[in-house]
Amino acid sequence: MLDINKIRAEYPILDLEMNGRKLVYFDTAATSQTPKCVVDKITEMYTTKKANVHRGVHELSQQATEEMENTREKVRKFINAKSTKEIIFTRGTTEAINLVASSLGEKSCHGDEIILTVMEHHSNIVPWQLIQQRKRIQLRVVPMNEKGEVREDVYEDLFTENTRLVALSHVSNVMGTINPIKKMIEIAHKHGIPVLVDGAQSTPHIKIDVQNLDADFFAFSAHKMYGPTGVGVLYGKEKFLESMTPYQGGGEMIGTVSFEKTTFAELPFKFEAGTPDFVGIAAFGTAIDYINELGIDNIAQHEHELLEYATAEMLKIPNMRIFGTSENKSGVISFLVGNIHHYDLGMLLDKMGIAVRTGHHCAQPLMNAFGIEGTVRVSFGIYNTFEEIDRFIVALKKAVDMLS
Ligand code: C6P
Repeated sequence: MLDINKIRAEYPILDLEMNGRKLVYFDTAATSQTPKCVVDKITEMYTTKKANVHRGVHELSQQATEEMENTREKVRKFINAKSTKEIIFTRGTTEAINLVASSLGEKSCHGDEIILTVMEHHSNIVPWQLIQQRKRIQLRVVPMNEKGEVREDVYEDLFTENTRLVALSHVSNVMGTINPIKKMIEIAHKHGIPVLVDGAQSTPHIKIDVQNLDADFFAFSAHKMYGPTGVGVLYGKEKFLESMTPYQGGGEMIGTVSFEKTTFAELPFKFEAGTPDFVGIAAFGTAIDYINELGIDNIAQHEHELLEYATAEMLKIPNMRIFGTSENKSGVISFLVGNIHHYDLGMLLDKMGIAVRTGHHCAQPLMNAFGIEGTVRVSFGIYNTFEEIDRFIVALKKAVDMLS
């Protein structure tokens, strides 16, 4: 059992007042808050270990490099990758997906097909569309059922001899649906097709084992995992990364450079051009330690209890529509009440100190599938409490009364 009050003490931001009321932060799916230990690590790096990595013979540079490489090993262990060569640091999930799209895009041909799902975040749609501007590739989309689950029956039918990749989210950022990715990867592999998993919304809540999933690529962001902003990871199987061309050119990613010819560094450095955010990366290592200490299963259980309690309380409100009703959900609830505009509800909740996200959540195709413009979304983290849900429900009822 986790002591949530003790956990909350690690987050000074949760003591803030917003619009005269104590903040209730229900927007963790957008970005999680950051515990003091992670902030302290950033300070430690800036005050005692700031030197460029992989460059200097001097001791300070070696210490900074060690911090960064320690995190690479922690990430490897966290997702059970085979080797640290398979762990590439990026700016976030978005950049990780763009890296794969850009590299694979070079090799794609007219007529190639990529399978996505209807619930993808724009980060896993637009990079593929950018390739479309250069090559006539096709995007094929797996639809969902009324619960917001992927139509597994349709999925298998979408494979053709032109399919080159499947790119799908592990957990929907709008509905919280946990997709059956292990099964979907198995089906893709049966057709000889690699799979990229957008793990932005799963890594903070679900134990990830890339070898057990047999994922070919797996992308995620530190800032959703109690870590710092500006750091993300692309996991890729070594055999794929070896054959891919670098995404960006610059310092650190080269073997030798002359005006005639340049050779590239070994993995993973081939994909890490320029000075990385080594301070953020070191602090990400601390965030991983933090999650490991709490236990990812304990985090998931607490969030699941919050999800169940909030869902039950919300459904008592007349005309409540929840988008995404799968039994397999993470702590995310998207909703509308009657015909009230999502923005109006969000604004009034904010006036009562409750931070939620409103809008299309960077998933416009999903909104189109539902025939709506946007939703109000609440999402939970390890620091949220049942009392906060009670406050949210009172505030929501008040807002609905005012807007009805
Ligand atoms: N979703 C949300 O409020 P970045 O911005 O690169 O760290 O993550 C992008 C991203 C990719 N995939 C999924 C499933 C995501 O949820 C996100 C980020 C936030 O839902 C901000 S739009």
